[in-house]
Amino acid sequence: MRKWLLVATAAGALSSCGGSSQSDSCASGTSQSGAYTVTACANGAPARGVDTFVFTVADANGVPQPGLNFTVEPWMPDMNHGSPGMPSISDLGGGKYQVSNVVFTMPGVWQLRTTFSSPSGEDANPQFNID
Ligand SMILES: [Cu+2]
Repeated sequence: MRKWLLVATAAGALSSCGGSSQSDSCASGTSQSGAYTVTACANGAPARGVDTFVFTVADANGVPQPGLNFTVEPWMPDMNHGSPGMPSISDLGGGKYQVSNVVFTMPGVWQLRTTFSSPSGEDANPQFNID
């Protein structure tokens, strides 16, 4: 029963945006091994300029993971470049983290490359299409 509810919620979030994992303000990415899923939500639709996100990080069972060490790098995969400045991260507790000073310099697809210190090399890349 719980699984069906989750599926319905995910389908609702996808319906407005043509099959990507981005809703208006949130996007998710899962790391290579499946150890972490990062859901990044902006307050409203993220836009060019300086944005702040709240990340929710969960393990493979959906359990929120507080106290993690990770970095976030905004990245344009189509053009192979990053962004000026580095986001700053504060642990809000309960598996939520505020990620501020995220700078999108141009329209297009941006990833929020989230690299965890452990397990080494794990990264998850929620992706946004910025107007
Ligand atoms: Cu670019």
